Amino acid sequence: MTDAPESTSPAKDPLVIRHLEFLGGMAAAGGWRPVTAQPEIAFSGRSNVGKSSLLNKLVRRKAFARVSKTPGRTREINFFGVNRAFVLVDLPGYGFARVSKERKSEWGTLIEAYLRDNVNLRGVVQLLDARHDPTEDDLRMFDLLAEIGVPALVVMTKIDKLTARERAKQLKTLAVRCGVDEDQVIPCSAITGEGRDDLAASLAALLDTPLDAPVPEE
Ligand SMILES: Nc1nc2c(ncn2[C@@H]2O[C@H](COP(=O)(O)OP(=O)(O)OP(=O)(O)O)[C@@H](O)[C@H]2O)c(=O)[nH]1
Ligand SMILES: [Mg+2]
Repeated sequence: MTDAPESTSPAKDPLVIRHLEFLGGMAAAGGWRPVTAQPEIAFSGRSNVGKSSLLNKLVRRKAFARVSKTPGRTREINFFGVNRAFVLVDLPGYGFARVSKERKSEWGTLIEAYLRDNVNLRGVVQLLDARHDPTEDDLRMFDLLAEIGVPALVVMTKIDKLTARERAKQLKTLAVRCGVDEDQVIPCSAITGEGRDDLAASLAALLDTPLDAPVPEE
């Protein structure tokens, strides 16, 4: 036998990062946003669930998207260009209790305005905290995505905080509550990196393109 066993060759990275660029932020419904025809994937979830952290993990950078010490910090919709091929979009978190009703509705309007009538949007990564049941806001977000007709990837994040037993139980609970199969929920941790490659492979499928291709020249 001359062939090396498969297990000794390094696993192929489903998303090789070759070029990253911050494209800017959208602050208000109908306000500025980058003009691009590239496909977009948005990270959605309640405040502090770990959207910016997971986005950083996905692109293998420590502080590309800003991670907040204070919940509710990300107020704009931030756009990040990857490999001059597609755009990752970091949405502001919803459901943070300590902001005024007025501000909450502003954020809701901003997020909804971004999601609706967006021809570039290929999918939404919906994050759920592994330690909690989905909130009313989470379920409302699933309804909105279904109404708009955007595919949602469900990520159960902060998985490092659970024991194996808790994890299996919560995976079941979240899948039932969100109306998806268990194998459609991707367990992730921005601390250990678990789930990063699974998420990258799912994004490649959503974008309908391999994500390890060379980057086009500008
Ligand atoms: N243990 C653990 N902590 C995490 C994980 N992901 C994020 N955190 C922590 O959770 C806090 C919030 O993370 P962010 O990435 O800022 O969350 P966000 O959803 O972007 O928050 P907003 O932008 O305010 O909506 C930070 O203190 C992170 O370090 C994870 O997978 N495991
Ligand atoms: Mg954030």
